[in-house]
Amino acid sequence: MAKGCSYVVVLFCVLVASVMAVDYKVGDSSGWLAPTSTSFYSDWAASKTFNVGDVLEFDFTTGDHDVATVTKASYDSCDTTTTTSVEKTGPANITLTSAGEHYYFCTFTNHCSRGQKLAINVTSTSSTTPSTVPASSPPTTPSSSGNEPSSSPPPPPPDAGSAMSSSPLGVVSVVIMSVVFGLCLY
Ligand SMILES: *[C@@H]1O[C@H](CO)[C@@H](O)[C@H](O)[C@H]1NC(C)=O
Ligand SMILES: [Cu+2]
Repeated sequence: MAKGCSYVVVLFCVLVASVMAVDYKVGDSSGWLAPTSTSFYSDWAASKTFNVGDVLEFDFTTGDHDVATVTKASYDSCDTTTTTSVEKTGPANITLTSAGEHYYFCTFTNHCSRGQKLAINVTSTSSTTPSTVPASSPPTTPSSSGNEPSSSPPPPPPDAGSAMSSSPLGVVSVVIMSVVFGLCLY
């Protein structure tokens, strides 16, 4: 029975991991196009957190646009001559497989300079171990230098449940998890 239970728990963890991956439709209802504002996609990305495993869904009509994965230099200059990989068929899903900065643009004439470009920062943070402490925050142990301006209060505790409870699937996951662990007690 114990073996069966651990198998169920492992299976469940895999399920949760897959449920927690987020699909982002780039540009939401606008999709992937040459926007009227050059900051359209940076505004879109600004409110979002991207994690490894999430999927970017670029919604466009094949032949009207494409999605090139590019370097920062190419992104900054809209240099369409040095693209490494181009998705020409729309809609195109790109899974975020690595952490760090990721850059995309459309290679059609002038589309990038008109704002059809996307830069995102992908974090490798696992959903089970949320790291909400800012990287620049000082260590919790007081500095021996005595130069600290004041003993500022520690940041508020992270709301560990927010990521899960904000999503209906997350709520379902919690319920299923409770049932699974409940059954394992018998
Ligand atoms: C892209 O992902 C979305 C959401 O998971 C899915 O509905 C769609 O079928 C996928 N499209 C392609 C081309 O894989
Ligand atoms: Cu385009």
